Amino acid sequence: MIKIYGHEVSGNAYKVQLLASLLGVEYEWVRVDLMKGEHKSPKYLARNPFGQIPILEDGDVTLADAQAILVYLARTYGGDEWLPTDAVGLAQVVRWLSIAAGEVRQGVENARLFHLFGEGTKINIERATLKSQFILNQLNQHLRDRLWLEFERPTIADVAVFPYVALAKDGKIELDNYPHVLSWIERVKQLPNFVGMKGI
Ligand SMILES: N[C@@H](CCC(=O)N[C@@H](CS)C(=O)NCC(=O)O)C(=O)O
Repeated sequence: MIKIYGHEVSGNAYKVQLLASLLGVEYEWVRVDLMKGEHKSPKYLARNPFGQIPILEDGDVTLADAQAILVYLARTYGGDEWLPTDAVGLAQVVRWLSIAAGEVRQGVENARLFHLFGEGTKINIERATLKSQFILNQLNQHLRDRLWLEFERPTIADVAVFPYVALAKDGKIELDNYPHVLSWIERVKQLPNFVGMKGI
């Protein structure tokens, strides 16, 4: 059975769990105790030298990085539905994976990290707040006349971007000014087999 290494506060680990659940793929959850530094232990570093969660193990395959894992799960267990194969469609989805690891992380993800874990994170909260406003405005505009980030169906673009946007409140970012983002969050929550995490 697939193993997902994660921790319950991690939105990056959660997005992997979310896709596994949406695809109906069974998995074993391996809790990595971040607070005790288990992700920096030699045993864990042998699996992921970056010392980060999540990682996924599926037979002989070990993969790090939430976005990479979403690609693997979608392609292996989801056919083309969650990740198209044509050049344009694939590029459109990958753009959002990049945005999840870029603008979303620099914005709402970092604002949450700062407000949950404080000064020690060395995060510049003014910058994270400005970046949050930027990406939320962009998302709100983009979703004005769309149900999903791309195409007429959910893809891993939605799964990658969803967690930290839905957790924005943890970073003291209110979503009231972004009504199209709020409707999209509700749509994601209505998907069959949706699972949440604390704060969502
Ligand atoms: N690019 C990676 C980033 C993963 C990441 O930042 N994980 C955090 C938890 S959400 C972590 O393990 N932090 C501990 C550390 O970096 O020391 C991904 O998307 O999976």
